[in-house]
Amino acid sequence: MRSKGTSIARNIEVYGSALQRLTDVLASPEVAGLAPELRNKLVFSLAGRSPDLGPIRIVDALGNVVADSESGRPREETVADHDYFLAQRDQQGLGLYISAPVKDRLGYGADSVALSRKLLDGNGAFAGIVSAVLRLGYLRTLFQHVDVGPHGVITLFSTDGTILVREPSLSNGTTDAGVRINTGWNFQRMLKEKTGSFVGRYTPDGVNRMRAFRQIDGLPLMIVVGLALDDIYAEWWQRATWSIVITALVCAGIIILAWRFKRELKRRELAESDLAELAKELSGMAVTDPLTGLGNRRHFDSLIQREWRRAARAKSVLSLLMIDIDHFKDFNDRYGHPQGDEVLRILAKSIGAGIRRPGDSGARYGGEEFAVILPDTDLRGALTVADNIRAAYMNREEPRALAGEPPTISIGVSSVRPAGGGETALVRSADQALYAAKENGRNRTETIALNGGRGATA
Ligand code: GH3
Ligand code: MG
Ligand code: MG
Repeated sequence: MRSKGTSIARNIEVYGSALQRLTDVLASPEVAGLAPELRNKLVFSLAGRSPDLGPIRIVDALGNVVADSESGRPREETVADHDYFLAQRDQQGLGLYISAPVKDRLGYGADSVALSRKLLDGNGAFAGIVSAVLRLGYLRTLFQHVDVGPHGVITLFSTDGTILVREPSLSNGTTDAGVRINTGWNFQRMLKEKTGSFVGRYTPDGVNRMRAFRQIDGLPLMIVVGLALDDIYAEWWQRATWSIVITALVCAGIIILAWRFKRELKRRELAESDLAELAKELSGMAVTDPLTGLGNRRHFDSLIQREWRRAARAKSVLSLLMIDIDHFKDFNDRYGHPQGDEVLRILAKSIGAGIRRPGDSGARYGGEEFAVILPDTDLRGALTVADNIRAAYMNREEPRALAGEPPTISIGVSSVRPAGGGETALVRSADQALYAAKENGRNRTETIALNGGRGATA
């Protein structure tokens, strides 16, 4: 806004300096000495042509036009009663004078202002003026190229408060030239500050505008560019509305993403818990014998190793029971496998009933052979557990569900206080004790105590 106002101001300054150049040239003694015709030709060729400037004229001390850049020969005319002549004649040090706007008075078909500079003779006395006509319509065209928005106004006025050009015009397509503006507080302030800006309501149309003003250097002219606050805010609102819409979209996007993320998490959580359950089931399956619900052989193998190491560390006695059903093959052959399975289940239950401590654990060693690991238990304790299991098996209630007389069981017991070596020694000796029970007539318990196995429970 400021720069556009400035470029228009520059234009006007150029007109002023063109006249300045002319007066300088005319004042030089060499030019003054030339014949008038030659002198005028030279001077006007120097001034150049500009579509917005009317004819440049040289006027003598009496106000008679002595040269005219357009007609070549001056019309017989006097400007002795014009303000731009009188002002230069009667006042000292005016420099460039800008007349009040004149409605076609100068005869150039539109509102204009006259610019004048004083000419002095060799003695420094008043010798006339050089004048030019500035067509305000041309300035208006210039103003129309300034984008001040739909409700903006750009005004050029003289410092006495007279409008030279106002665009857009507030009075039907003219330049509004000659209209007096309100020379109130804001006007005084502009004169004082020369350049600046302020927000104020413009009296003629009541529109609130942000106005930037600048006095044209060295000239009694002020240019004001006013942008309507509504226009400024409209643009701002448009941008703000976009920001709001975009922000809302982004927020919505984030909410949707968060919701989907949450749903995905939930889904995964469910899948994971399903998976965990499955894993638990699988790992249970991996160590459990499905028929009896006791640990399987794999479970037994890892458990006996662990208990062996633990007993070795704690220097405690570890006992192992091997239980085998007597003549089970015959039973199966006679009553069928389902009945045999039932017997296996009954024995497993009896094992569960016979062991008391949380550390004790029974497992299906293979076929109709079971093993019971008894940590921290010496031979006597192990024998008691064997008796308990046997008693539970004998006193079971389920046999009534069996078709025939249930088979008896043989038990081999072995105890050891581990010191080096491995658990196989214990397994082998329990097996040997079982073998001995079979040898000795079955339906009985035999024991083998390895080193320290007979000792008191640690
Ligand atoms: P012993 O008194 O010498 O132990 O004779 P036994 O017949 O019990 O021993 P043997 O090793 O000859 O036979 C074991 C039988 O156990 C063979 C098989 O019929 C039976 N058996 C092994 N596993 C199962 C099972 O899962 N279900 C059933 N019903 N029977 C099984
Ligand atoms: Mg058997
Ligand atoms: Mg067997």
